[in-house]
Amino acid sequence: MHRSVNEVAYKIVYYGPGLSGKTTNLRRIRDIIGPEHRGRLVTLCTRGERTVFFDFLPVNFASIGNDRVRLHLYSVPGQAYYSLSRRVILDGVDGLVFVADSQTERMDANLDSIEDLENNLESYGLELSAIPTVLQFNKRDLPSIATAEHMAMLLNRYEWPNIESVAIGGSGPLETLKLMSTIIAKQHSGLLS
Ligand SMILES: Nc1nc2c(ncn2[C@@H]2O[C@H](COP(=O)(O)OP(=O)(O)OP(=O)(O)O)[C@@H](O)[C@H]2O)c(=O)[nH]1
Ligand SMILES: [Mg+2]
Repeated sequence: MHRSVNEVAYKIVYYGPGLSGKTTNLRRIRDIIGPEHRGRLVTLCTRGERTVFFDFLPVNFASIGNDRVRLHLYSVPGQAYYSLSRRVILDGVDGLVFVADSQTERMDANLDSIEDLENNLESYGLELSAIPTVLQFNKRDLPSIATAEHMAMLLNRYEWPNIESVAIGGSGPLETLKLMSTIIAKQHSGLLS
């Protein structure tokens, strides 16, 4: 959490394997939320469509007590060899959205990514169980996908809320962000009381 006078920003990191749809989530949120309620989507360094460092989207979220609360959304690069970028982006994380790819052939990649997430958090002395997380099953529009039950069994480590999503054009990204906002709002209200 980053605080200046009457402003608080929570850092939400979208994590997950390569091509699971993290950048697409941020783009979709940018398109749905009016420009008066968000900043610009900053995409730092891409190679083709692939994220190399991160994407960033600031969203004005609520006033709680005297504070204007913002969410700073970041997406990491999923490809294996950008491990250092992922670690750097996790510094100071307040909440996680794990964007899992629903295609059956990507289940190992989803599992590897959770393990990588745990290792990277460990380098900051953080435990995955202690960080508010929403688990998104993305790409529900594709053929050959695993059932939500099966995915929950494989990936849902700590009774995270999970949600199905079609980040390109369908529902999911906004609902996911709303779930995360609710969690952050509770946490922030708890800090004030
Ligand atoms: N069919 C389908 N395609 C999707 C969906 N979400 C994302 N995609 C597509 O999947 C591809 C990868 O999406 P990105 O958002 O760039 O994936 P990413 O997770 O940011 O990938 P990295 O930056 O490499 O980690 C793009 O071609 C998207 O259009 C979805 O729900 N359904
Ligand atoms: Mg990306």
